[in-house]
Formats: sequence, structure tokens, C-alpha cells
Amino acid sequence: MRSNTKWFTDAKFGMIIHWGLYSILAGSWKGKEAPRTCEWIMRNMRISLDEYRPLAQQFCPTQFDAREYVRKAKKWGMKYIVVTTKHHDGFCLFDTKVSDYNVMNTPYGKDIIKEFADACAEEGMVFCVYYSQMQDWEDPNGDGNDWDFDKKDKDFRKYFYGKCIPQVKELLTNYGKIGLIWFDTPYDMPVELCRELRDVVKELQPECLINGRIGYNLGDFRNMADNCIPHDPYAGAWESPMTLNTSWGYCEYDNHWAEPSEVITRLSGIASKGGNLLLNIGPDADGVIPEPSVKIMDEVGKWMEKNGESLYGTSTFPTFPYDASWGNMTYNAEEKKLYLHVLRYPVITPKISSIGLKTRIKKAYLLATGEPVKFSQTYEQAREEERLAVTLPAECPDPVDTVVVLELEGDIQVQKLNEGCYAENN
Ligand code: JFZ
Repeated sequence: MRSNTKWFTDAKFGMIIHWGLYSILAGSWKGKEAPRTCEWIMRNMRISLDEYRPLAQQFCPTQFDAREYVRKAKKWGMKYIVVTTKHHDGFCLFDTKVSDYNVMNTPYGKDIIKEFADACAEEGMVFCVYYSQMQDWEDPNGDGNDWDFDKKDKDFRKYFYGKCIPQVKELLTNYGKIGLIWFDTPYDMPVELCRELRDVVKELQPECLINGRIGYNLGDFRNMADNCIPHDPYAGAWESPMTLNTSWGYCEYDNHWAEPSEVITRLSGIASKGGNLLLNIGPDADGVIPEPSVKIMDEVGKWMEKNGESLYGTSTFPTFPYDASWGNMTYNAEEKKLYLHVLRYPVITPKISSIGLKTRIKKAYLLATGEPVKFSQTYEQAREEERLAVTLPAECPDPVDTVVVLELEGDIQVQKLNEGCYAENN
């Protein structure tokens, strides 16, 4: 049985935090830059355990304050936070009895995951954990490290029952209510082990959701490929992860930052197909959120404060016969509100139109200001098409995404293309 995903599908926007020993390296090893995403530096540069493990003795994020993260996430409009408790490198940010390779044995010496869990509980934020269930480059039997350990000597079940399962039990026992557990890179993990992992989670916390990367469609929701939005609306719960630059882990020289407008556009684009955006933050070794990330997200937060209503609680709705030339739509079924996200503001006549909405509109206004907008709904007899025209203010109110609210008289109903004059059997 799948757990209830309502809180998740209503949430629409979450934060994932990639933080660990790789954050200390910040993308470079012995003067060379990591070839790809920086949390993979150990594997991609084949750093031996003898050289990588001692980084734990440098882990001392003196600026770290979990509450600040949670408050920022709230201010930015996010509803849940996922923290890497153990990424592929095997280092644990939590107090684990299963492995010494953890935060308690660093100069910092405090359980980071507990600090996040407590801060979330205090601030009313849903707390979630990321756990790399298959790859573990520190464990001789974990997957992925074939430069320190010989592949043929590996016994994956030994790692699975000796470390993975006990640690997942710790996470689900010692940190209060966990909103969801985010597994990753299941590769060729045998299906029976994935099922066991799922059962362990559900036994300890039946309400805890599991992401799709547990494998074999055993999750409660699906993860789309990083930074991808599905073309068609996807009926089940889903989430798309996204980075603000090109790395999940902190990278000091990566300046390919996204524009705030990209994040906002993606948010409404994902919500219009029924999904969530999971946005990454990669703190540095001191525990500080990179300045560019804060700047981008403060802008996103300003938009969310005024327009978040157009996303939270929305779900998929019948597809319109044509994509809108001006942007996309989200729909709140409970409130019977259709939100028009105007991403491309009409330059000459400030009018946007759409074909196919059958339901009558009661009221139309700008979400950010409440200012009413004029609209007309007409039915074109000969072409059998429902037409909607909305007149926007002459000046564009929001160059990124101007949201128009249409309060509908009933549940949304949409024409299908083949109901009109193009139907084959007409
Ligand atoms: C994985 C991790 O390897 C990576 O370090 C990071 O944690 C990210 C969130 O997840 O990388 C993936 C996994 C799956 C896809 C892309 C990157 N995918 O399906 O496109």
C-alpha cells in the first residue's frame, strides 16, 4: 500500500541540501578541478580513502545554524527540506552506531541531522532525509569504490544488512517524524533488497514517503531525471530535482548560476504538470549558503510570497487543445481556481487568449495585487470552439510571471480537439 501523498503533492516546492566532506574540497583536489559535479569528486578523481577520510578531521562548520536554513526555506516558499545524511562518499552527517565515519568524530562533534530535525520541528517544516543506499565509497562492500577495493571481493549483502538497513533504522527512529526518505542511484540493486528496504521504512514510519529512486517503481512518488519536466501531465505524485549552478555539492569556481526567473518559470511549469520542484543548496565548509544562491532565492521568495497561492495545492487538470503561446496554467480543484501564468507578456495589445475552456468564469484578477482584469468568453458556432480573451494591464506587472486568477463557476471542463471541426467523423 502506498502512503498518502497529499502533503507532498500540495507542497510543490522543497529544498535539498548536499553537504559533506566534499564541501571542504569545494571542487578541487591537489590543484585540479573536478571533472563533473563536485560531490562526486572522490570517485571522479579516484581519491584514495587514505587521503579522503582525513578530511573528517577538517570538518568544522563554525557558521552553521540549522534554524537559519529552515527560516530561509520558509521565506523562499519551500515546504520540506531533504538533507544528505550519507551521500555516496559514505560520510555520515548523523550520530550512527554503525560506522565511525561520521560527524561525531570531527572537530564539529555534533549531530547535524539532529540539529536540522529539531530546527524543522520548531519551525513547522517537514523534515526529510537523503540516504545513498547502494553507493558507499568508504565501505569495502558498498557499491562504487573500485580503486581502493577489488570489485570481486565485494559482498553487497554484507553492506546492505550490516550498514544500510541498520542506518536507515537509526534515521527513522532517532529523529522524530520523517516526511520522506530520498534514496538514490539504485543501479542494479536486486528487487528483493529494494523491497526489504521499503518494508523497513514503512514498518518504522508508515507515513514516511519513499522517492522513486528506491527502484522498481516501489516508491510513493516518481523522480524525474535531474532538471527535467515531463512533456505530458503525469498522474502520480512526482518531483523534479534542480541545481542552481552545475553542481550539487559546493563548488567555489562554478559561476554558472541560474537566473531567479528560471527558477520561477520552472516552478510554475512543473506545477502545471502536477509536480514538485526540489531545489538544491550546497553549503560550503563553514556551513554557509553560497551568496549567489541566497540572492537568487531571495528573488524567488519575493515572487512566491505574492504568487505562491497559484502553486500550493494545485494538481493536474484536463489538457487544453493547444499550448498557450503566453505561458502555462495551474489549477486548484478544491477552490475551482485556474491560474494563468503569463511568462511572455503580449507587447502590442495586452491581451492573451486561450481555446477550450468550457467552464464559465465568475471573476478574474491579478494574484499579486487583486486588480480586476477584463475577460470575455465566447463560443464560436461554426468552428465549435470555446474562446477566452483576457485583457491585461498595459504595463507588464511582473516581467517574469504575471499570475491571473480565474475563479470558475464549476469544476474545470475542457474541450478536446476532436470534439471540434477537426474530428474525423464530423
Ligand atoms: C544523483 C547523485 O549521484 C548526485 O550526486 C546527486 O545527489 C543527485 C541529486 O542524484 O545523481 C543523479 C541521479 C539520477 C539522475 C541524475 C543524477 N537522473 O536520473 O537523471
